[in-house]
Amino acid sequence: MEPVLTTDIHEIFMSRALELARQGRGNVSPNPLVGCVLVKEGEIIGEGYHEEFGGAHAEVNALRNSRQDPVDATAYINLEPCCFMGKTPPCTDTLIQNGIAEVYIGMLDPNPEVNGKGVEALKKANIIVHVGVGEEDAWNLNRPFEKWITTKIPFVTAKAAQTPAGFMGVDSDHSVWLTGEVSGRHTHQLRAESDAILIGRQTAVIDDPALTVRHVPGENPTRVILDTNRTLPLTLNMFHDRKAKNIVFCSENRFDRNKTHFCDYIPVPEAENGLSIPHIVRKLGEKNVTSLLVEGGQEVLQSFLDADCIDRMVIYTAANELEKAELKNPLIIPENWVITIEDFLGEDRVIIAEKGVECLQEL
Ligand code: AOF
Ligand code: ZN
Repeated sequence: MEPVLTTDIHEIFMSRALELARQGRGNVSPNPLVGCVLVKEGEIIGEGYHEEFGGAHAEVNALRNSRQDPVDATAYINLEPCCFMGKTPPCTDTLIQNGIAEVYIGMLDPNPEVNGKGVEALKKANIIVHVGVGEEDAWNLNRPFEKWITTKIPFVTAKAAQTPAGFMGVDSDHSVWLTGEVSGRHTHQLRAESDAILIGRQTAVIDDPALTVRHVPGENPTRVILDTNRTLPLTLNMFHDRKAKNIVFCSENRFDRNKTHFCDYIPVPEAENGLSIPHIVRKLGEKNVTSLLVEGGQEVLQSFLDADCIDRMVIYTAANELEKAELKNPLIIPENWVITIEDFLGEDRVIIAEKGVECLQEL
C-alpha cells in the first residue's frame, strides 16, 4: 500500500502566510516580510501582508480583508505580532480587540522591542498561542531582518561564478561570461531579494553593468560601488539610467561626504588593501540596508573575506574550463559553514553555504 502523506493543516495555513509575506518583497525593508491568514472553521476568511514600509502590518490588512466576523478566528502569522507603538499601533492590541481566539506564529520577532513580549501580551488576554510552526521557512525568509535588527549590519551574500578548476576569468582586465541562462535568472532572484548590490571599481569600469533586476520580477536594489579615489568615469550607464539609487564609497582621507544628482558619495577610512569593509557595511546598515549582495570582482570578494564580513556564499560552477584562466575565485566555503543548497542550474552547478545557521532561537 502507498504510504499516506499527512501534511499538518497548520503548516498549510502557515505556508500560505509565508507566500503572502513574500509579496511585500522590495517594498517593506528594513521591516520584515510578514503575512497573515485568518481561519474560521477550517476556512480562510481573510488574508493580508505587510505591503509597504510605514504602512499597515500584515495582521491589520488580513482583518481589513476579512469576509466574516473575525471573532473566535485563528490567525497564522509568520512573525510574532508586534506589541509596541512604531509607525503603526501594536498588532497584539488589534488581534485582542478583534476577538481572535488562537494564534500560530512562525518565529519570535528578533526585534528587541518585541522578542517574546508579543506572545506574552496575547497569552495575558487568554489567546492560545503556538510558536514555531513552519519555523525554518519563517527564519529563512527574514534572515536579513534578523541580522540587521540585532546588529544594525546587513546580512551579506557574496556571489561568484567559476570554472570547474575555480577560475573566475582570464585576468582582472577582461570580463568573461561563464554561466548559462538558468544561473543568470538565479542571480537576478538574489538581486531581487537584496536591498543593495555592491561591486568594485574595476568591475564597474570593465563591465559597465546595469546591476538591475531583469530576468525575474522584482525591484531594483541600491547600487553600491567602491571607488577609493573617485576616479570612476561618470559616463557609466548606472550613473545615467535612473533605474536605482547609487552609492559610491570613497576614502575619507581625501573626500568629504557629498551628494550629486547621480550618486551619494560616502567617505570611509582606508584599510590595507582598499577601503575598510567593516565601515562600509556599518554605513549601509545605517542607511537601512538589511541585505547586501556582493557581486565582485576578485579584490572586493577578497577584502570582504579578509574582513570576515560574509554571511552566505553563492558559488556557480560552469560546465566548461576556460583557456588561459588565471583569475582565481577567492570564495572557498569554510569547513564549519553549513551547505544549504547544492543543485544543478541548467549545465551549471550552484552551492549555497551559510555561516552559523545551526543555532536559530530558543523557543
Ligand atoms: C507585525 N506585523 O506585518 C510587521 C511587523 O514601525 P512599524 O509600526 O511598521 O513597526 C516595525 C516593526 O514591527 C519591525 O521592526 C518589526 O519588529 C515589526 N514588524 N510586525 O506584527 C507585521 N511587519
Ligand atoms: Zn504589528
